[in-house]
Amino acid sequence: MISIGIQGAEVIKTAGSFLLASHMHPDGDAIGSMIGLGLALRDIGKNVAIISGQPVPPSYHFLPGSEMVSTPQGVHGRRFDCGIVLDCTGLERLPEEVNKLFDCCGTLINIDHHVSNDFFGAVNIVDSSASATAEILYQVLSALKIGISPDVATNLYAALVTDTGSFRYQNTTNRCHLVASLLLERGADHHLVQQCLNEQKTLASIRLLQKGLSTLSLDQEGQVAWMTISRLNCLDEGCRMEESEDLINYPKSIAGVEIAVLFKEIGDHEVRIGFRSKSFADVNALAGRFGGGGHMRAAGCTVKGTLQEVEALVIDAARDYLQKKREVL
Ligand SMILES: [Mn+2]
Repeated sequence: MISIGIQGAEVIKTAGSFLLASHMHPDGDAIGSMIGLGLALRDIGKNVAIISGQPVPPSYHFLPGSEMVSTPQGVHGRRFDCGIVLDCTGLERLPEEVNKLFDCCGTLINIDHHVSNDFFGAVNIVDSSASATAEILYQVLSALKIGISPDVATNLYAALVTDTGSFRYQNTTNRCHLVASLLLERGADHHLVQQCLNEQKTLASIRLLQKGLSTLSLDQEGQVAWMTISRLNCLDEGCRMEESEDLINYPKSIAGVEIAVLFKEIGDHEVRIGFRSKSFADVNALAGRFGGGGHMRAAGCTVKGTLQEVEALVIDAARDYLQKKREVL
């Protein structure tokens, strides 16, 4: 069980206005956590603004309350008693214009489950054993006796589903299932979440998968597998880069692979890298070599350079990491 601390509980109870935000390119946990907490606070009469650097991707528009998420410009000049940053390792991962807004907040609360969290808040509710930030939020709301409506439950449940890959990843624990069960009891719409998250893919995103699979590579030892998505491929298919999020599961699903890597060209000489590991490799440490981080089994970083340069650099580092592991054994 996590501890909110007396200060955290006091702040949430007494503050009248809240500003909620999460990391750049928000994923399902970030979005579901922001909206879920936003709705729960609004239900008890609090004034809540939710801001995001990027608009909520269309695939998450089904979430009840998704219209609450606005741009930083929407709250410009307002002051808030409390700022809550969700699912974010450090303030530098907030979009710059969002980060600035937190200067206009009273107490800053940091709620997260990444091992690499740097405890930037005045109050830090961080538990790296939680499968998702939403799992921590469920406990925070329960401890504060804040009611969980079916809409709040659906948001938190969707967050759990995305961060655990529909309860498949290694972060799926007894507590995660317990929280999922309690959310279903409170009216979370399982069918809606599964259908909207897993069965609403665009034809374009499947075509992007086709192109991505043509780049699938495996190292000599058969332990590192990777794929690349270029901006041109995205453009050709009329896809947004976010639609390539799940593609990393394909290299990861190959027998014998320990580290899977997905390279996404996000700008001129800028590549976003996703890492997954299957059973022993610490990809948080690997991503850390390139200024990124995350979790033991899932992490990411952004590296400057062309796709080819970055691919060579990062795959070398991954192979080198596994080579050193083999030497130890
Ligand atoms: Mn998360």
